Amino acid sequence: MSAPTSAGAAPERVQEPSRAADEAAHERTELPAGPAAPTARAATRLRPVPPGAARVTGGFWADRQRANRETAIPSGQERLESAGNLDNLRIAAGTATGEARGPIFMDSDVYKWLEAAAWEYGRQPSEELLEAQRAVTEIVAAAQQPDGYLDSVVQIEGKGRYRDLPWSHEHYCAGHLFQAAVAQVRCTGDRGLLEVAIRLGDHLVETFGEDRRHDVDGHPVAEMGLVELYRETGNRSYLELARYFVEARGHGLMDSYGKEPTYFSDRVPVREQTTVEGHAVRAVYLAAGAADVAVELEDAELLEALTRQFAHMLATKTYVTGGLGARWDWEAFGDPYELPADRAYAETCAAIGGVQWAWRMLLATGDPVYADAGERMLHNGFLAGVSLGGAEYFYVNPLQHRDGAHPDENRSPAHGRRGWFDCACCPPNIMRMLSSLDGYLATSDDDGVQLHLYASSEVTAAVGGGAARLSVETDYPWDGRVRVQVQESPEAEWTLSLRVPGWAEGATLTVDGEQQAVTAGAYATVRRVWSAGDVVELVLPMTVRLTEADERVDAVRGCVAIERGPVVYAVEQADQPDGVLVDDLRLDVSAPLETEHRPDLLAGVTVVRAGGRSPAHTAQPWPYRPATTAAAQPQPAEEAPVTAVPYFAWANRGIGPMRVWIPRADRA
Ligand code: FUB
Ligand code: ZN
Repeated sequence: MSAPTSAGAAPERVQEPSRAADEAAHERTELPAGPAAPTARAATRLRPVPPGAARVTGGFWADRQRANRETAIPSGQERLESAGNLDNLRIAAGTATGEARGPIFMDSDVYKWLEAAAWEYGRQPSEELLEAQRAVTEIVAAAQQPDGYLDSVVQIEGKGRYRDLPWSHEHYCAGHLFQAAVAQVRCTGDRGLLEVAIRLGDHLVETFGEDRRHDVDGHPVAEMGLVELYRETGNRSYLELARYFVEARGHGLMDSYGKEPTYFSDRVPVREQTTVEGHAVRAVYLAAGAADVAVELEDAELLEALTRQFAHMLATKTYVTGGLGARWDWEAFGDPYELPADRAYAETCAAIGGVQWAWRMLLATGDPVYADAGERMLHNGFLAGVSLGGAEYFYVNPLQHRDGAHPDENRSPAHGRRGWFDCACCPPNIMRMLSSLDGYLATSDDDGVQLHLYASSEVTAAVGGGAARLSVETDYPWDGRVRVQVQESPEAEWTLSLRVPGWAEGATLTVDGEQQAVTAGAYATVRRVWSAGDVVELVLPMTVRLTEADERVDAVRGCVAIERGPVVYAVEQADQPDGVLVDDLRLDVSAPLETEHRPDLLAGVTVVRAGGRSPAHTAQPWPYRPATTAAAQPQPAEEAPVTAVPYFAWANRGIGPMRVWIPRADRA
């Protein structure tokens, strides 16, 4: 694959490029891309577009990004101050005194926030955002030790470095620092954090590896970060270390710590693994990092192993919302088809890691199944993690919330959305996801431009020896019409590819006024010489779908979920008639399904109305009864119209009963 030419405007570099940038020049793309930017020689089918070259301009995601920029990122900085993350770094630097506060990985929240601020600056430069990043970067840099080591909590506690790597998160924090530094230099041109990252990266390279200390962090993410640092600097030793960390797992390294290896994704070597298991965030971060290593090292066997694992995750361990991780116990994936709705863990960070892995697999293979999976995760499992206002969060994302649920611990959704958590991994992770979202809209290859995620947007990509500039207008996901207009094009032929999601049976594409049917679960392609003003229109049918689960998902047998486009719906107490409790509702699957767009509701959503029934449940001394041997008869029940709202929007009107999977009225 040849190197892309520059396209789109990069923010002006504010400092001189240094040694590292020179080293990188030999193989890095001309203009660096957003998150996960493979080098020109990586074995990827598709290339991401540079920051600024794809930009959400309005609509659904613009609203989320605005809240992220105006509310979440500023309040996030305050939280880093009040929760003690920044003080930990100051204490480590010797500019403040006190004890370390918070979990051992407190620094990682600072780095995620810095990453979010950087991508956000890339979207829309502002002096305030730049100053905030510089101030926090200075605090980080001051805490770094002369040999490059950096971890404020370990430094403050003074018990020694790398004494308990399965739990200490020292590499985990480093990985987030690397990604933040790369985002900062790509979007602002500032090298402050990159210099810190290079010193820490060099320290890790000198300390760990095949001919050095054999050890690996209990929480992956350093792999992704190191590959990104390699991509930015051209220093191959970072890539080699990432490869080492990927390969080191599954060989008993962590056994010496007496811990259960499954939790750490350490039971089976990555290239032999067939599924995802253990702690969900760890598992998907590792897989995403392994995908980065696989494409940079052209390691087809490793990519094949990841393909297998992703397929098994989708087939047996993914919630309909795209949520990942069925168990509260160890925040882990469950066994195949173990997907309880009420006890779902589905940590917001796991959905983010899922999107990152899906994106890397999409770049590597060009297979739309990954774009479909990423879209499902983004619109549902991920987005449910943040309030419409932008600064209140869910850590855990169940698919059912019962009447009378008791908030028995900090992360419990029964508290309602919370402004921060003792373990605050999710909020700044959400911030960086939303501020980097533009980078997931489109890609290019030698043949043309591919649109994967639909939003009103502007996309510029290198094609046919020049730059193609497209504008996309749509009210997706509420409306299925996606209008793409060519604003500028080179004179050569190139192919425009539009993803037709797997659910979009009956989609059509109109080119030059001629409508044609297109295949769901594939890319609709048009190859021609394009001129400014050319328009194509994709129409995705936004029919309401009732979905049932494989019966091996025992927890939701006899239930249906409501979906429309990429959005999964939920019934929430606030929308039901007086006297009808969500816990009791049943859905009449033969009744008509209607939709109404409600600009006044939940910042503007399309609601679904369905027929339903509400059996009168009375308190029973014993909730079991003799099984009937006759054909099961539905319980007699009052008719009760059902109103469903997008799952992502639940709990924005207080916390109350909610369910995604609704029992069918025609079953006992
Ligand atoms: O260990 C760091 C983060 O804290 C994990 O990714 C989350 O699951 C939470 O346990
Ligand atoms: Zn989290």
